[in-house]
Amino acid sequence: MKLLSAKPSPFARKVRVALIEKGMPFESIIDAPWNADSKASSMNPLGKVPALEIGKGEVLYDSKVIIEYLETLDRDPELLPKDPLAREAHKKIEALADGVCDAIVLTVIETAREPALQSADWIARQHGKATAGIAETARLLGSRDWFVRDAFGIADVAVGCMLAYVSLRAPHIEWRKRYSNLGTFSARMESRPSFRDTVPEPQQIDTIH
Ligand SMILES: N[C@@H](CCC(=O)N[C@@H](CS)C(=O)NCC(=O)O)C(=O)O
Repeated sequence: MKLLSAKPSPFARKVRVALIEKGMPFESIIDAPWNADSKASSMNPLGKVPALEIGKGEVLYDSKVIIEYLETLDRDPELLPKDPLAREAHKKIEALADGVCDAIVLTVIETAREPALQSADWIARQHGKATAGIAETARLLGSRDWFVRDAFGIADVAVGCMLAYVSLRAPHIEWRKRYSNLGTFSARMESRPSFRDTVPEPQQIDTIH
């Protein structure tokens, strides 16, 4: 399998973590989807990463779709439980964490535009979504180790990837200071081999007009 990913992408990191956790070998192709030389649109008409080639030109995209596919292969650990209520709880928290990342991505892109084109209102709007989403993850975790029914799953992977991405791209959101439970949780996630192998790194984004 070939995975098109980007070094800072929290969405691609979720998929990389899932593949590593499940012990599934893959070839990693690093792309910079915002830049003119990106290969992303050759695998995904939306020009986004992650995109996973699963054989004979068959490509899956959107991290949630890829994770659902990986789950059908029945490799442990199970990231989406079979029980419908637990499964939907995981998927809802994954959507929340991804939504925070979407908001941060939009602010990163906005600030990559020429200063005269940037909208402070737009940046503030996205910042509000990100901080509200982080507050909700802290509330949902409470004093527990894992988000859903005390077992590791995609909710934990998604929130772990989200928190590291916020620290990388929006360090002014000082979530560690505010939510000690998320700090403890993040440290535990980042100590897993799958997280240690996929630490996000910044990538230069060409100016967008
Ligand atoms: N919902 C998508 C989001 C993917 C996404 O937004 N990826 C960003 C990188 S973090 C991207 O490739 N953006 C390029 C673009 O929008 O042109 C998923 O979960 O895979």
